[in-house]
Amino acid sequence: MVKALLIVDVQNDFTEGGALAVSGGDDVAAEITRFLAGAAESYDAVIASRDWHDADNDNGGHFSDAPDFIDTWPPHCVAGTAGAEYDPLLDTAAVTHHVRKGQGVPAYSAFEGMTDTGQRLGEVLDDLGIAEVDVVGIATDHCVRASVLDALATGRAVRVLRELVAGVGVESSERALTQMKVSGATIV
Ligand code: VGL
Ligand code: ZN
Repeated sequence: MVKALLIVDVQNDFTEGGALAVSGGDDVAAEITRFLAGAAESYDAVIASRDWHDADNDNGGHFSDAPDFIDTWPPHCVAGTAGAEYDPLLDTAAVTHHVRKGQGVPAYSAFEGMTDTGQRLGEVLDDLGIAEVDVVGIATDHCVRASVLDALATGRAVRVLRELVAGVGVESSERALTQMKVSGATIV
């Protein structure tokens, strides 16, 4: 089977010290690096996404001065800033495709993003014939969830590597894992 690893939004603003820090983010970044050291070779593609918002607008109501942390958020991952960079604990050497999303709009799913060469993630997977996707990263209850549901919707077998994800809320992350499972993902 042709397999891909999707690393969702392991960026400075989503890890400890970031504008929208998710607790356990640093650990997840370091653990993904350890995982890649042994497992990168077993994937036909290693795709990493980044939230990549505009500085000069609220990105379709995604940014707010009074965020609810459900639909609105403090400004984060502004294109070109340190907060939008991959967390340095994540070793990106094995990444074959970089995807950016959220320019001027809320975009939780990596499938809404494009590669540096202007391809949509779905096209990349189709072109490579990828039938299985393992998903890791941040945040379990937002971008991981949306990316997993989209990967399932495009007919792929999806596994969520539970030890390699971190979420904004404990309960919302549990609910998200249940929803992903009910929708057909395997949680490992
Ligand atoms: C995300 C909140 C806002 C995520 C992105 O990557 O899960 N969460 N923007
Ligand atoms: Zn965002």
